[in-house]
Amino acid sequence: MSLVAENGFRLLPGRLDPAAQRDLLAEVMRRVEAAPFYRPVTPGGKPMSVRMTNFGPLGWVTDAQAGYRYQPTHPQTGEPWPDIPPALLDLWREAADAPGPPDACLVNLYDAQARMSLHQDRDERDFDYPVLSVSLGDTAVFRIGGTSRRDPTRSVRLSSGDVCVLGGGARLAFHGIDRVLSGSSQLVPGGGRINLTLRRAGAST
Ligand code: MD3
Ligand code: FE
Repeated sequence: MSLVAENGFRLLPGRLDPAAQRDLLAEVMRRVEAAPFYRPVTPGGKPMSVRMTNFGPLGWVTDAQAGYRYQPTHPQTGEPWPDIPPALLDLWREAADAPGPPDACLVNLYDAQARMSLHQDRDERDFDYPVLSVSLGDTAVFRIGGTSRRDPTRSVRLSSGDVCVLGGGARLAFHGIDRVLSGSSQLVPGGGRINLTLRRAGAST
């Protein structure tokens, strides 16, 4: 099933069944051993509440010195990011309706206190590519609005196994995570939520 909004936000509830969620989580945690979650710092000098890592040729990072950007290496280990799990590349081909493959996968880890304030994703080169998001673990209260910060917003719950595709007019929509409903899923050991976003960050060939 797919819930389509005219503006380019497509939610595929339960796109990954529980077995596929467990398999993907195992692929994620194996890569996290080499590329650990860390706490990025905003250009304003504030540590984010969400912990992050990346997979793929490019990863999104931020620090107080150089601000928001994509780079090929982990800021703490200096190593290249691990590869994007093949199951996610398959999902992109099936669901993203994109002109080519992704080159970045941002991995966000939320504990019960973590939030992500309303923002746009504008650090990528080509906004013709959509963003595809996969949620694992605890349910999030996601907020999405329009392309102006002042536009009205609506609230959508993102549960484990849900996939959403943000393309067209939704690609530059303001969005954020108001909170995570701790204890709503048993998938992630110790609790919490992992969100994976597939993106095209660099130049498209
Ligand atoms: C709407 N992540 O990493 S995923 C992010 O759940 C981010 O961790 C949230 O916002 C999370 O930048 C939301 C859904 C999502 C991802 C990208 C979008 C929604 C989006 C890009 C444009 C518009
Ligand atoms: Fe975002």
